[in-house]
Amino acid sequence: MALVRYDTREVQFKLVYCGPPEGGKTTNLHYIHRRLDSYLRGDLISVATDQNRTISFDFLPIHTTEIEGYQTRFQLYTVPGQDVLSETRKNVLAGADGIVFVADSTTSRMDSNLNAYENCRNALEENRIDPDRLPFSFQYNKRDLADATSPDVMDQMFGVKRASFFACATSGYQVFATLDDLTKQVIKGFHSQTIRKERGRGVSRRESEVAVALKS
Ligand SMILES: Nc1nc2c(ncn2[C@@H]2O[C@H](COP(=O)(O)OP(=O)(O)OP(=O)(O)O)[C@@H](O)[C@H]2O)c(=O)[nH]1
Ligand SMILES: [Mg+2]
Repeated sequence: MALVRYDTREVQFKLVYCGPPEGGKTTNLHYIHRRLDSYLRGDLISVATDQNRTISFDFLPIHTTEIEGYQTRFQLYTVPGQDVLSETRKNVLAGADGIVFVADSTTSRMDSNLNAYENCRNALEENRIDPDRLPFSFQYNKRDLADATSPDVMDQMFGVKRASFFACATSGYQVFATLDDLTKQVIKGFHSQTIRKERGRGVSRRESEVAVALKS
């Protein structure tokens, strides 16, 4: 749920990168952190093992445009992909405003992709978030590998009806395109469901902003 702070005129969205173990979630955040100017982002915090396996989460705050007079911030998180860390995944997914699902295109990882997708949807439901109403962007990562599964097959597997992104997170290919797609969906939802609704009822801007803040 978006966090709106009237005092500091900020709106904050939580975007979570989910997906199978070692699919490239952390690599996405590392690339975004490397490429964004430092005034646009905070520090990247990673809680990982010596082998760079995420054990808790990665966290990267980014500050972008102003919407409706509010400074907009996105908090990017990754969940840990390892099967045994499902409770941690559920905690990281609490309050998510949108999901980047990073699937591994390696042919042998299709079952793992599906398990992770199912697990992600279940964890959202346990957090009382309807996965069918939440903005999702699908990224099919590791397209550089020779045995990458066809994107059409992956679209079918996940039931994806909108554009998916064929990425290589190590080189950064389509990493920002995926993030842009999700932020647009999230902002569109925010406008249509909150600010415009309140204005349509004739509530003043100030009251509308307070109402949004109270809901979150
Ligand atoms: N070939 C290739 N390797 C990739 C790509 N993206 C990530 N990797 C590699 O895949 C491995 C796992 O990447 P991570 O980003 O740590 O994966 P993760 O999804 O965060 O893994 P967990 O935190 O354990 O769930 C690393 O060795 C990456 O360098 C890619 O696009 N192509
Ligand atoms: Mg990771």
